[in-house]
Amino acid sequence: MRISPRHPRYASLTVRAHLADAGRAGLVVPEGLIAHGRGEAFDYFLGERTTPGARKAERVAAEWLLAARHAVVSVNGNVAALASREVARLARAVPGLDVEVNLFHRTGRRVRLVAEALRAAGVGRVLGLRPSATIPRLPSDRAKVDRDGIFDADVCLIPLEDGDRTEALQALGKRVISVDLNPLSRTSQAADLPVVDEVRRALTAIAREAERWPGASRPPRLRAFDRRSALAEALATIGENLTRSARRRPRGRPRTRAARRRSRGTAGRTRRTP
Ligand code: PTJ
Repeated sequence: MRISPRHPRYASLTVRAHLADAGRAGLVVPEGLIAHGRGEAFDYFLGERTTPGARKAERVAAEWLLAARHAVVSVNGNVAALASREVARLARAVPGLDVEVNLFHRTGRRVRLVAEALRAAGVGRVLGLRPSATIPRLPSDRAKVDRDGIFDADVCLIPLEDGDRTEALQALGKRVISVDLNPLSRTSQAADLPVVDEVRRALTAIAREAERWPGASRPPRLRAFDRRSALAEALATIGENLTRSARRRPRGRPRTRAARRRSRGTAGRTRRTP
């Protein structure tokens, strides 16, 4: 189906069509399409743009990746379909950043498809094809990792994840940076540095921040990050946007007499009969 560029939701429809194609090709699982719908809803509430709070989180995320002893970005089907190019840019911007395939719905074919998408986008080395270590106490295929990748990392960037793995990685002493549009998700709630933003916008912003660091210089340590205020700020933005929308009158709809009286502050007063 051809989507008209004049459609008011052209950008969103194009992404959906692209993900649906990736679903038919086997790169994205049906559950990934559901996850995308949830993400879209939160993006809508957030105003479909990077909030000032997310911008700050992205700046600190870039610093953490640069300051890490060994940083790894974990890539699943949705991330590969949506943001392989952004992952490649990030890998160029952060020296030593490893890129590892990690799937919840893991099959050999899907691992190969994710790796192919990443390589086609310019990622030189892809880990996770033959897992050599297991994350303890994680009862899913997400526990299968590369000994020289996620298992060794001290900082893990995990876009579109689940809360279980965030906690399991933290139990191994790793710092976790999440990218998730839902500030209420278990991942966002558990992450050391939750980035509440759309994955392509977030990875682009983190890469851009990392590119600002000149030459071989890097931050000396992982700067403290106030995760609670970051999440509170995202929720406040959603609240403000919803309140503003609720106050806005639907276009062309005349206001009722009761609404007019409410806005004049005379609601509830008895009307004098003429
Ligand atoms: O490819 P696989 O097999 O590893 O499976 C990937 C999915 C996404 C199906 C799997 O990780 C999953 O089930 O994820 P969840 O638990 O649904 O969590 C995904 C989270 O990402 C949700 O909180 C969504 O709100 C959020 N999300 C979805 N799309 C985006 C997003 N966040 C940022 N950008 C998006 N484009």
